[in-house]
Amino acid sequence: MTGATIHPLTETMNSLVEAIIVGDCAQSINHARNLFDSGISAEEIVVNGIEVAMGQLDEKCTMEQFNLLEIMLTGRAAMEVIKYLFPSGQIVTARKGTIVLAVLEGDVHDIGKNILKMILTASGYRVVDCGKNCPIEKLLDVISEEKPLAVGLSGLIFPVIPMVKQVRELMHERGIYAPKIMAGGAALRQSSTDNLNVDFLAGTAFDSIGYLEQLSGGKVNE
Ligand code: B12
Repeated sequence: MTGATIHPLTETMNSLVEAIIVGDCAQSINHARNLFDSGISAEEIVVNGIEVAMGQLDEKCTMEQFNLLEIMLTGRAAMEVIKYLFPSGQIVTARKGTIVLAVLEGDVHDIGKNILKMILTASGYRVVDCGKNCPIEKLLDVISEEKPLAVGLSGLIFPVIPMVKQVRELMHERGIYAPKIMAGGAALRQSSTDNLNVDFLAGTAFDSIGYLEQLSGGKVNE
């Protein structure tokens, strides 16, 4: 009995997924280059390579079969492929909309936010990153300017909680466009959506994908 023939490009795509999962940047870029040179579009590589790898990482996270180093290495390999595919920095089109991210003033933890940024980017969102230690005023200005689908706040230390609670109120006070608010990170996820005055509280970065799909009703700006 002969097995089904696997198309060489499918094999290369599978190898790309594996290389990203094990965090091998050089191999990841090699496979991405081979695919690209064979006529596979950057977007297809994102959807069928990076997004698939992120899905597998998500499964590992759910089963708690991961460690921080592994997440960071996988994240770095995915970011390297994205940088290779989109050298100008204009990562994918805002296929699914814009998301503004921030870690508010006083908090310098940004590893989780950076992972979230990578996952959102790899999933087809345009991310505007306000960075860590971000003053609320700066965040409000960016929201007003970008009119995003949602804003994502990451918080690792308890002292940022009062600031997170104010964001919605301040958006209304200033009469600016008020998108849905997602929150996450070790300190915030111990609270509740009501207490934080946010719309969605995530356990992991991947949780945001399902929530955002609901928000956009699966609509894609193409
Ligand atoms: C690494 C780390 C640091 C690094 C940060 C490096 C960096 N660039 O981020 C350094 C060394 C700088 C640091 C400094 C400090 N730290 Co520190 N740090 C940590 C540590 C060990 C890991 C945090 C981390 O990166 N986790 C891994 C990431 C991947 O997880 P994550 O952020 O939760 O993100 C995941 C999800 O939550 C989700 N997510 C995150 N945000 C969001 C947002 C949205 C919208 C969504 C959808 C999802 C999402 O996505 C990620 C992947 O799924 C934690 C301990 C811990 N267990 O959390 C302490 C910890 C956060 N630190 C702590 C403290 C106290 C400090 C210091 C004040 C220490 C000091 N005394 O100087 C300082 C300064 C802090 C400041 N002003 O901000 C405390 C906070 C206590 C509290 N709750 O208030 C902790 C909990 C340690 C402890 N047990 O005491 N720290």
